Amino acid sequence: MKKTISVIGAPMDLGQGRRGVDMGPSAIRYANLKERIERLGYPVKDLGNIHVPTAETHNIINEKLKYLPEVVNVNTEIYEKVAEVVQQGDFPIVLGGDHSIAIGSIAGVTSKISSSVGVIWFDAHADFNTEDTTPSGNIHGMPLACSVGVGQRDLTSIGGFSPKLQGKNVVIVGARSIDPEERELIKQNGVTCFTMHEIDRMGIGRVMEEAIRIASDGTDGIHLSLDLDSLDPDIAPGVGTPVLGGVTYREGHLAMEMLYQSGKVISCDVVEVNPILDRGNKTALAAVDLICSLLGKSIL
Ligand code: 5AB
Ligand code: MN
Ligand code: MN
Ligand code: MN
Repeated sequence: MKKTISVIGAPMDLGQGRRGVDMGPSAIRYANLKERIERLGYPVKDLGNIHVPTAETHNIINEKLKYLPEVVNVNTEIYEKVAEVVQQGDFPIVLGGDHSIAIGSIAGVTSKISSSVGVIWFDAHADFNTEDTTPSGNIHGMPLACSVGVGQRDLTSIGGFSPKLQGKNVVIVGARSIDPEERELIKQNGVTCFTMHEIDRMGIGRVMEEAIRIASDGTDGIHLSLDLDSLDPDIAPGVGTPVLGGVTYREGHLAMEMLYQSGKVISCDVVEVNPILDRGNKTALAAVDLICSLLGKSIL
């Protein structure tokens, strides 16, 4: 019997500056997420959405950590939901929303695992800023740092423990826009980063072999955090912070297929889909295609 897949919507838009990413969970569901996963033979439970307050009803108090109290509250709820799903032995898929939701989902996944979890962070960005290095004050640029215990205390201690991850088991794949001080933090914390340069030179196959090896070395499983802006904007135009020169459709699929074949992936986030900026729900459809490959869909 295949694992039950539990879908959790996190319509978060407080971690970044553009409207529309709160509709990500609807767009991904509308792209037939449930039916397509069921077709692969998995039981699917849709647990609905986490409540996210409306930006217009709240004020920004700290320009370096925009909507901090609201982001903390939402992530605490995500943490609780994801921890419950993992506790039941199910596989959580958390639908963003902006990438700040990964703080809660990684907290939930790691809380119930006896030793440790590795992370593969598929993204055009490194998401390794803190309130001291951020150029924007947007918390969606900070979740990976928070998860290795670097950053503002309320964010790093979601779930009551920190750090969630060890830098040596964290791998960023697809990066092509990293802020100068972020680069230093990545190095200091022993995080591996395969940028587009390494993907071009080594090929996505070798990059993923390495990424899977590093993320699973001494851990009990791998969490995949999939930011759709990792893909090239031609195939995923509906994202808030597009960056030219991204992962191609086939490279994305090979990466997901290899993650499936590794048998190590225990949970994932699918974030930053913004239907207002999209064309014909293209980005949400690409997201569902990738999730299907991650769950074992093969061509033959
Ligand atoms: B995303 C930037 N580094 O911190 C910042 O989309 C962009 O979750 C962050 O990867 C992008 O504001 C966050 C300039
Ligand atoms: Mn409120
Ligand atoms: Mn991101
Ligand atoms: Mn990104």
